[in-house]
Amino acid sequence: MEIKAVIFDLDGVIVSTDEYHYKAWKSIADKENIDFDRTINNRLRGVSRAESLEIILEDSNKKYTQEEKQILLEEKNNVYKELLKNLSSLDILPGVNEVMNYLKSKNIKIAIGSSSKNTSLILEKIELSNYFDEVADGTMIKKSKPDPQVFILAADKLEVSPKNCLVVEDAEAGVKAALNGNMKVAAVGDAIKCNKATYNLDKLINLINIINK
Ligand code: B16
Ligand code: MG
Repeated sequence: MEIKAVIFDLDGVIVSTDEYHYKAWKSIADKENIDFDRTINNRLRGVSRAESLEIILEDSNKKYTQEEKQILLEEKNNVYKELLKNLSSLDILPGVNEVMNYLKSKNIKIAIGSSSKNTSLILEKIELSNYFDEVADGTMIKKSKPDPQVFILAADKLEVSPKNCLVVEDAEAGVKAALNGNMKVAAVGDAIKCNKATYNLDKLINLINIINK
């Protein structure tokens, strides 16, 4: 099936903001005396902020009220946004610019499909705001990955049928979301381990080989 559009996840695919999410959640967990490590952090990839907090609180004996949870969510986002202040185009991950230029040269549309409500801010910081044909993000959806809503929205905005879309993801939740939306999916980084993706990429640049198949 011909690929007419590629939908990129943001955190962990275009830029390593996944590390900043980890640091911000770690500071909240430490303050609350909750065990939190990189294994738990991997379960938060692609998952919304509120659902991420629920996963972290599984390891706490304390019952948190909605108000207390809301405060923790705000604190986490404040720490995260503080860390984003240093983000620049130098943080774009290896192969991203090459792959996107290649796709453009082949007239294949490109979009962002991210759970993050900070997507616009991040794209601005890394100077890619005007680069994508369309953006679908956490501010525009009700259900987060593994629900396909964010990718379906991106495909709708691009006016490309899901079956002609390829998603690039670093999270198991994102791989499942793409498959749930009847799209093909290329896994990078941590998502390779789940062994569910249509393709596994040890380097993003190898996406070019998939397009040429
Ligand atoms: P925010 P992605 C996701 O982005 C992150 O992987 C996930 O860790 C985060 O909780 C989620 O965005 C929400 O982010 O707190 O900025 O709204 O991987 O879908 O691009
Ligand atoms: Mg991601």
